[in-house]
Amino acid sequence: MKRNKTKWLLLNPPIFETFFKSPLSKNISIPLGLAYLASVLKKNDALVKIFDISAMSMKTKSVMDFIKSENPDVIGIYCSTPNVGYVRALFRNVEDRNTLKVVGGPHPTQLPADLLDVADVCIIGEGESTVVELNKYINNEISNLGDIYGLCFKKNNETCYTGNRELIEDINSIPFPARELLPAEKYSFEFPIVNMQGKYFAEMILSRGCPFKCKFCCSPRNWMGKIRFRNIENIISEIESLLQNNYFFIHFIDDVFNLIDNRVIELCEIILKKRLNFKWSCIIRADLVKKNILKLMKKAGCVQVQVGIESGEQKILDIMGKNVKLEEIRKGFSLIKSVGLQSKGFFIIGYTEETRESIIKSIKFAKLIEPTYITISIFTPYPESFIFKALKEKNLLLTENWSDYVFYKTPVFKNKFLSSRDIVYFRKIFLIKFYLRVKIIKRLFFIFVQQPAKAFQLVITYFLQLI
Ligand code: B12
Ligand code: SF4
Repeated sequence: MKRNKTKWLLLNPPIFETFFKSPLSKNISIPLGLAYLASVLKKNDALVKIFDISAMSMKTKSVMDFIKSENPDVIGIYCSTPNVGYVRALFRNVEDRNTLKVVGGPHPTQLPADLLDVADVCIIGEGESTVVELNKYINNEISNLGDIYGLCFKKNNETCYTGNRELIEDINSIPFPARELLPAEKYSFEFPIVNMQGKYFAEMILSRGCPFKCKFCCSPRNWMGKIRFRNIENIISEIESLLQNNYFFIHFIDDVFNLIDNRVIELCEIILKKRLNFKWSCIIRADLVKKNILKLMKKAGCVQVQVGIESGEQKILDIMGKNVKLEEIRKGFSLIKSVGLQSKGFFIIGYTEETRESIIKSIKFAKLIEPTYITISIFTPYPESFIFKALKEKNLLLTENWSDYVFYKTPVFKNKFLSSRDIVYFRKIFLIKFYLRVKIIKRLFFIFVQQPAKAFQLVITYFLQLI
């Protein structure tokens, strides 16, 4: 029997650990991948809802009640590595055998068969074209799952993998994410000190992929090592639609926003020419910054740049395959500061060759380059990254319980020179040494005078990183 409108329910699992879970933390991100999928599905005549369990802080019982009341044909859930336990438990609880259980996102992309004990289908990599074909399969327009590229599923107890799906060549052809299905008022960004004027925060992506090959990162494998760009008109049109819908702050989540100078220049010039009034932040590489471009970015509304610094020890950066010199990072930060942009620096602690001495160097380096904020992650080798495979081969992984694969808890592998306790301890010391300084306290005081609530929020955020 042909069914015209398939009912899809897309779920964003809750974020699990202290830093994000606390009601005091204001870092609530948008499930952009799901919003893209919803958009293409809607365009293909499916009925779609997104339920952001994370943003809505829903308990499992309420989620199950919601699923029952919706009675969808398909449940699709996003899954990063630490979400595996939640996804497994949720799918086990879905009683209706007619509901197709689909999982996608970074974890199934790396380990497609991992969730096939509970999921009917795992979608590998970029999902837009695959879900459209899956929708056709459900509507009997495609007769075999095996004819759809980019899937993994079980047939007669055998795991079937349908082969790689080509990436979408022209990403301008993908409709804008269906943000109207998300609870806009729930999303927020904790760091930039801007007055949101009661308006919304959005995340947006202007390119997919990254040409670099850092050994700890999943991005190159997730996007098959290729990078594709949206054209500037397409980007501006999405920004305009956001502004019309009461958004004021946009965080561009591209892996490397400042990869191509001319694109950044063109984007900023059009923002200025069209007088698009909004504030934004982005993720950049310090070695690629240019003063004139930073100035232009600031003029066009940029308030904060985020940079993966990773380590203050050159040897560690080299082992990571980060392809950057400490001196380039130092120069980059000095330019960022000179134009008056806020910065957030990401450090990784406990990498394979990390020692007490290299941590001390990282602390000194952080104080030298002085990002406005820092985040320190305990090194976590995500499945199938270069470093994960290397550690697994050497039998150095301490656990493959994916729930532990969050970088605020405790190391999941055996470091050559430091115990897990040392790494957890040094992470705290790093944060204390950076934040408990007169100049930071003065800055907080200055913020307190202008925006007491914001200063309180920042103190809480620093504090949450310590527990
Ligand atoms: C924004 C972001 C976040 C946000 C929000 C994530 C979210 N729910 O969307 C926040 C800040 C909360 C976050 C947190 C974490 N993140 Co993060 N994050 C990203 C980032 C920078 C962009 C994600 C994005 O929107 N991409 C753009 C969209 C279009 O792509 P997408 O989300 O992958 O979705 C596509 C496909 O995956 C697929 N798909 C996705 N979901 C589904 C679901 C179904 C049903 C189907 C069919 C298909 C499908 O189709 C989508 C469209 O093509 C990526 C890096 C990257 N470049 O992707 C890292 C990344 C996903 N994060 C990563 C990590 C490690 C984490 C944390 C575990 C970190 C931690 N704290 O320990 C947490 C886990 C959060 C959680 N869900 O529990 C890793 C994932 C590694 C892994 N194996 O899981 C990545 C790849 C970064 C990296 N380079 O290593 N993250
Ligand atoms: S860490 Fe950043 S620069 Fe390195 S591969 Fe990942 S996304 Fe690219």
